[in-house]
Amino acid sequence: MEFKKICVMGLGYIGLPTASTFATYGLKVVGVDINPTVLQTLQNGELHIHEPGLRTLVQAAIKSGNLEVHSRPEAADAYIIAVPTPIYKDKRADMRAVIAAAEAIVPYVSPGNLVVLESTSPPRTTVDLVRPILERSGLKAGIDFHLVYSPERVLPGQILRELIENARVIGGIDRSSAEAGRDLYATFVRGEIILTNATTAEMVKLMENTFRDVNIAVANEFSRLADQIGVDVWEAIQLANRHPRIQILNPGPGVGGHCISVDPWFLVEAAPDDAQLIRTARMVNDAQPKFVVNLVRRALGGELSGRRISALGLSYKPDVDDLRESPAIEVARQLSAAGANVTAFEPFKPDFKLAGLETVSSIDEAVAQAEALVLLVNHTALRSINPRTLANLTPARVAVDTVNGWSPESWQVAGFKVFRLGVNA
Ligand code: SAJ
Repeated sequence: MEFKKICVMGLGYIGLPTASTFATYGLKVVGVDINPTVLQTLQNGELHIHEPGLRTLVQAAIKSGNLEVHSRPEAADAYIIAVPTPIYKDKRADMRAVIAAAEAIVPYVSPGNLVVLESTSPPRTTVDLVRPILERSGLKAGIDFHLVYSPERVLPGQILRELIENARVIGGIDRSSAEAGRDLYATFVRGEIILTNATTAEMVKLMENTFRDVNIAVANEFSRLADQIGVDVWEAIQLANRHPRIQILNPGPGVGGHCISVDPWFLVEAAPDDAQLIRTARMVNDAQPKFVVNLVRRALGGELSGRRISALGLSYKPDVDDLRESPAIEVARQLSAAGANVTAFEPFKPDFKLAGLETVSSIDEAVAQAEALVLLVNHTALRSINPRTLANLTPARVAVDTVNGWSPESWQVAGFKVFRLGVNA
């Protein structure tokens, strides 16, 4: 199947790189977003999201005339839905954006078209939610138009490379739909393209991220056990991982981002009685910030009220500027709620402001009055701090490392008492 013009619904972390990549590979692309600020930012040649190399790619796509951004779709050969699928407070999937995007393209769906759902979605969303909406056009999916589910698996910070190199799963509601999906993504995908059915493709995406969440949860529980038993969890993990078939992940302050902390709930919602381990892993990871706060309390002799703490790092993971669902922010909030005076610094967002938290734009300011320094994100810039230099900038002589980022020996030599997650000092 030949594609000349496509419509990408949603210009976020996935939609914008995808739209821009298709455009630089020669397709006419209409990028659609309902957020006027997003459209204005893009039309001004700016970006609303930060991903290495993305600005250059988007500017090239727009300059080539192949990428246009609008608030509404246009008739095209294919439509890609890449809008957010968050969860409500009660952990149910919020599919409003997918429903709205599918409804927006109904007037344009024509015979021979391909529609792709990329958004991470509960199992059976493509066949039970999206298909009936699209068939309001009077056309039948699988007969008049192709319909597939094809998940993204790119790692934020590596999106542009992985978009092209990663293997791609294409799940069709029938074989000819899957083949049409393959034809579209073969435009730029260099990884293997594997065909399956739509519901299996939805499940594959959820299983990938759920598997990771469960494995992070067991690493976090190992950190609690090690603390109780008097073992250095980091040394133990390193030794265990010398086993040829063991790969234990890293404990930390918790699981953030809009993927790993969200996607497992779609499986819990689909079969609550059969997703006990998945639900428990989510509870373990969501409780990890509390465990870190107790470690800081212990480092400060048992009392947090009135103590001056410098929280270093607020992003949800190292070397990204994304703070969504960040466990580091949750730790800072809980320390503040326990009465501590928290000053936070995020090197990737120095001007970030957060109600109830004092945030500063330099590490010097962050540590100037501190009694304790708490490393919450293993950013390269924070990992490489020289403790001797820092000791001259702060009265603090307590360092709490929640990500195994600092060498305990170097910090002790520089005069700090070091407390580490998963190590009973
Ligand atoms: N984390 C740990 N310990 C670890 C690894 C991660 O505590 O050993 C934490 C991170 O600090 C972060 C959270 O888990 O807070 C999630 O980080 P992540 O490294 O899993 O990465 P994401 O969420 O940015 O990307 C994941 C990736 N999925 C998998 O690795 C299976 C990516 O491939 C997906 O495309 C992405 O979710 C997504 O969009 O679904």
